Amino acid sequence: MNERIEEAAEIIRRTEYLVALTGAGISKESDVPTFRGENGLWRNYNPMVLATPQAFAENPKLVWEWYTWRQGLIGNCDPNPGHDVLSKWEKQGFLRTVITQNVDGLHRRANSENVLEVHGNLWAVKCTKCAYRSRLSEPADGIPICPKCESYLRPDVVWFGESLDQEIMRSVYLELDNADCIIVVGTSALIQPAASFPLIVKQHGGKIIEMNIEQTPLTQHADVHISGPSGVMLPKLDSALE
Ligand code: BJW
Repeated sequence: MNERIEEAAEIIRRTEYLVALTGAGISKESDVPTFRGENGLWRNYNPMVLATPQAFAENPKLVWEWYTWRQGLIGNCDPNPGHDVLSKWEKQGFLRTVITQNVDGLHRRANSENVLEVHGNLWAVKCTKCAYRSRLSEPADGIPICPKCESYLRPDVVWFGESLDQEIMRSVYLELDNADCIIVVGTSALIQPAASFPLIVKQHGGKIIEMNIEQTPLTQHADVHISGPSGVMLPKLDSALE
């Protein structure tokens, strides 16, 4: 394992433009449940019932109950040493951007500033009819209503079958074009388009470092795979860089 850490550290030392792609696994040690795998959210809830626009149209109350439950849960979670290392690397100037699929907001709470939340944020809401957008300061109580047009508000997250925000995607692709290394932490690399982001870096000659407790479809493309929990392995990698 120390060998893999040293290999990754050597790549990072030679990197000029490092970006990170994170998924639910980086927040696992903050007690935020992942989606898939042991005790994952999808084990107990059917995503097609809860994370699609059709589901919201059919049963907004049920969908909001699920999101309110998660807001309550995540409101009590704090960033872990994995989030802290990425924030420290940004302050040190060699990590440019965190591209995250997570909606939990923990990267910003760990003081990372350049964060691109490609699947939205659990606390953000938008109107289902008009252009109104806002943020909740506490878990929703029932179905929140738009103050402008009185339609239902919905969580401002990206559900299956929905496009990702175009402006955010433009920034993502700029970062991927500039990157000569991407460190991919805690994602099953199953959900598109995020699963393909590391391959864009690879296609123009950049390196992929993957950190995960298991192998993923990305592992075969990774230059280094560090196996283990990111709350432990990112601090180890950080120490190796010092
Ligand atoms: C640890 C750890 C520790 C644990 N340390 N590691 C092309 C081909 C085929 C299908 C498609 C395609 N393009 C689009 C699609 C359809 C679809 C898709 O990808 N489907 C797949 C099933 C194939 N994609 C979409 O619909 C996307 N929209 C889109 O592309 O629009 C255009 C379009 C539409 C339709 C057709 C074609 C084009 C939108 C995707 C939106 C995903 N939304 C969700 C919900 C967000 C809101 C919410 O949170 O409620 O986003 S789904 C869910 O999955 C969530 C996550 O961000 C996302 C990724 O999950 P993640 O982060 O990887 O978590 P897990 O749980 O899967 O994995 C955790 C990992 O951590 C594991 O590997 C563990 O081992 C590891 N781990 N502990 C390190 N301590």
